[in-house]
Amino acid sequence: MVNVIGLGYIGLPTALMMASHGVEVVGTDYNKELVDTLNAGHTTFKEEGLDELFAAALKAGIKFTNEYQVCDTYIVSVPTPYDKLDKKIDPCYVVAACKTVLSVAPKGATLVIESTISPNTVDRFVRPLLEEAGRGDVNLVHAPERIIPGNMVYELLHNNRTIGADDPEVGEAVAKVYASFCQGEISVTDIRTAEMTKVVENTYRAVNIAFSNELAKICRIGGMDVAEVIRIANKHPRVSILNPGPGVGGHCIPVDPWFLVGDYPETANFIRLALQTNASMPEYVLQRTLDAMKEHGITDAAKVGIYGLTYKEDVDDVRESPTLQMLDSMEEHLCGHAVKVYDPWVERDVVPNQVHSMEEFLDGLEVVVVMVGHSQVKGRPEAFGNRILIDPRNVCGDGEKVYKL
Ligand code: SAJ
Repeated sequence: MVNVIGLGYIGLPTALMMASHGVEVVGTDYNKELVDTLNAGHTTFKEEGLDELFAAALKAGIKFTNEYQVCDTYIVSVPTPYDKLDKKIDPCYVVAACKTVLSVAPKGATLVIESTISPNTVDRFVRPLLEEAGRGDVNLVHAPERIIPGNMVYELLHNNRTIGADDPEVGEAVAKVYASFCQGEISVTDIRTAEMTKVVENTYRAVNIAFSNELAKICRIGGMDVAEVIRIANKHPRVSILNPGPGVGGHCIPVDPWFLVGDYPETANFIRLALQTNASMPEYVLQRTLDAMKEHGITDAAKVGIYGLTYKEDVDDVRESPTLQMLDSMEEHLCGHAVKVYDPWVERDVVPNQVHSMEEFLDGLEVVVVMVGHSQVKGRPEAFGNRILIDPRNVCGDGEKVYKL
């Protein structure tokens, strides 16, 4: 039996996927409300294909509880909060979960950590727990996930995976559990390599996005259309430039690369600069907005609205979102004025002056900053009427009143 600890964005789909592929799974979360919701037959976030997967897992007999189970394999998938000032993860939830696992795990059990952790976290924080508890019999494994919000169910099935283990035989055994559903290739390695690989993957994406963001700034100064430059450059067989945008959000890409900068401050200069470039984008978009307002003689910030609160399109996750970053800068520039915000994917109130329908949003607006290219508006600038559009995602097409990055 597998006990999945932590039923959030990663733990829940992973538990459901295993259960629906014949593995006996119990999902555990300390949040009683979340467990009650799942037991009442409802999923806890929106994701393509998740409801169907949930139904299949229920049919296969998955259980949800607040209690840790006595079983042979534990998969810890709890959050790793990020300290913005220190630029470090706080492994407190991983440590707490591992401690509880050690208090119930039978001899020879396997403890898999799926949560994203910075390199050396297992050596620094988890291994000592085993020593303190006298549980040298427990097998440690790190199996970082790679699925992308918005396409999680497909990627869980098809992505390649990494399993880091002290003992290669244990690594292979855990690989077999994941192979119950994973059709990708599973690489078995040691724990430190697995930790580093995960962070390197997200760093690779961060620096590549930073490159395109810098290109956008260069092309603006040079009077060129960055999207057209990238489109044509990408025809080269060995060039694949990502899309510039209003900033980089989510809990991974703007966060994980800082682990390398923090641990190797003298060496990770290129990575630091890339992160700073990405972090400069919300303010850059704000400046584009202020310039457009000036050009059109608009001085009242109440005529400006922001469409999109999530960190990217067609997800409901607002963590580290460029819009939240931009609203912080706006406090300084447009102080005293409330800028309306609307996101069809975010029903709960996240920011002041958030509205909950397009109609209410557009009422009285002259300028819309399209921070997220949700399907609702992608390629459909008419959804905003004939307003001035600030379009850092390049989803509104060309037009006299469209301001790209
Ligand atoms: N973004 C751009 N331009 C692009 C692509 C993305 O500005 O061309 C922005 C997005 O709008 C978003 C941010 O970057 O704000 C991050 O989005 P994303 O889609 O690149 O990645 P995440 O954070 O949703 O998921 C990433 C993935 N990592 C990689 O692609 C290397 C995913 O596979 C990981 O599992 C996930 O991080 C994680 O949990 O670590």
